[in-house]
Amino acid sequence: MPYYLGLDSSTQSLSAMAIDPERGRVVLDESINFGRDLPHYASPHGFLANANPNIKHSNPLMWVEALDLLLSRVRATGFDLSQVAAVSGAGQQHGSVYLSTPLSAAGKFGADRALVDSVKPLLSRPSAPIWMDSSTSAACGEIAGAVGGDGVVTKVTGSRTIERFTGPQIRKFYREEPASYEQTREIHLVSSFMASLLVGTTAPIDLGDGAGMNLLDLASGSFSRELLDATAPGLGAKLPGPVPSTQKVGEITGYFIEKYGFRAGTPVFAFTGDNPSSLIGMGASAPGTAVVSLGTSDTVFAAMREPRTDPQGFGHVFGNPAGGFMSLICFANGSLAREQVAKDVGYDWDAFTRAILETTQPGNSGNLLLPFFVPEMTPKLLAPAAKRFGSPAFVAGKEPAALVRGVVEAQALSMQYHSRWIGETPSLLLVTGGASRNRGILQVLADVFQAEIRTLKTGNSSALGAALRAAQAGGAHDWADLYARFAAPDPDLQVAPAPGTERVYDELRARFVAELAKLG
Ligand code: XUL
Repeated sequence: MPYYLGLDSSTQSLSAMAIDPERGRVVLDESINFGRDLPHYASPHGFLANANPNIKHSNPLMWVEALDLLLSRVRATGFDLSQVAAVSGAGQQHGSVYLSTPLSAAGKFGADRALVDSVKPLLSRPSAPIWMDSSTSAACGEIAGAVGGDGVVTKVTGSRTIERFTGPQIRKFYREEPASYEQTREIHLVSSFMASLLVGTTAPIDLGDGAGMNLLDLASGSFSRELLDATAPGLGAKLPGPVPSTQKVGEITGYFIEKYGFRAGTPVFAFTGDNPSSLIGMGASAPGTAVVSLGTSDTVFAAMREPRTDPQGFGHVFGNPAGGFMSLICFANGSLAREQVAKDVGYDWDAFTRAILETTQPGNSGNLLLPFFVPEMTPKLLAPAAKRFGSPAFVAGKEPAALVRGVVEAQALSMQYHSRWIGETPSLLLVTGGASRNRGILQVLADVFQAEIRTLKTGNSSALGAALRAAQAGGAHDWADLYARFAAPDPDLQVAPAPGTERVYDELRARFVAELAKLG
């Protein structure tokens, strides 16, 4: 004791993880799965159905209700929330929440009713566009055009205009629903929204997550006047922050003290994006270690020695919560693509792993799959393109084990190919996320990247990162000490490249890249 609490509001779940730094132990790990636990939001994968595959929104009230449900579960386990000395958190990046009443003017949340009932009347937009949305190409073009092109946007913000980023999402809202935009007084990222709920007032956006908006001037650490103006009128006044990720944003509000037993005065530190938070949770906030995160999205990221941008325009620069910057490349076809193939061939995860490790060989006997089951951002594909090349049986979808290896190999090839701009060939990769427990996937990553693979014991590095940030900011623990206690590699799950695989994947990569080029 004391404990430090991290919350992680991701696409499909809300998690709470608490650590005891003195004893080096995770003392709480609870999760709410939106699809399973809150079925009345009709969001089995965390987002609402839409006839247009490019539109992906969530109901922000689902996240609010999940917070109440999560904390009541935590209480029911007997965990004593009054022992929590500080809180921080993380959220899926880029998603935005629109309020007609700023949280700073909303008054106290009454403990006599559910949080969701207090928050509902504050919304100016019933749904929140999330990172999977790719419907804002027109807005991207308009913003880039207004400031002198994507080269300028990249130079200022570290990314070209990107469909899922918050600025283009805000512009689309302003263009399509000008009256509702006008009514909107405050716009939050998922991270700052969740932090605001905890402190019962407006919590600012942090520099880590704020860099994913196409609005932040990385050099000055403030929102760019030109980009604000190019995005929507009056936008600067609606955005709280940005602040450094280590900033205290308030103290836990009375609602949570009365209902769940938090201690009055518990500080809350800025919430950040899930990827910046994972950088901390993996103990990778100093340059030199690349991380692969296998989640709803797959991401590759690393702390940066110096800000550097992707000439192909897919990669991004975000703020490193420990200071400085991080690179990131995001792939929309992560776990949903793996799950789609498993479902199509009728395999559970054991059979999925055996298909890779026992039934098939590196290179998949020349069979190649393009793994784009949903629109993709890296490379940019606004329509799905799951194509198969190779033997007639494979192309006809009749080789289940090869289809499994096909999706995993193609994902690894795409990650490796699209992360070359970071400029360092990693000889060691840290792997996190739900699928990081799967030895088959790890072996393919080792072979394709020709790198040693290490994993951590916890699959949820974003929630762990949030708890570590609370401990660093709230308890004066230093990073090195926290990393040694919580981010040590799991000795039972390390994988090395298999001999002879380098040449196999050089060939397959060349074919993969050639097929990508044909997609245009
Ligand atoms: C990163 C991205 C995703 C989300 C997933 O740019 O869009 O990784 O953060 O939660």
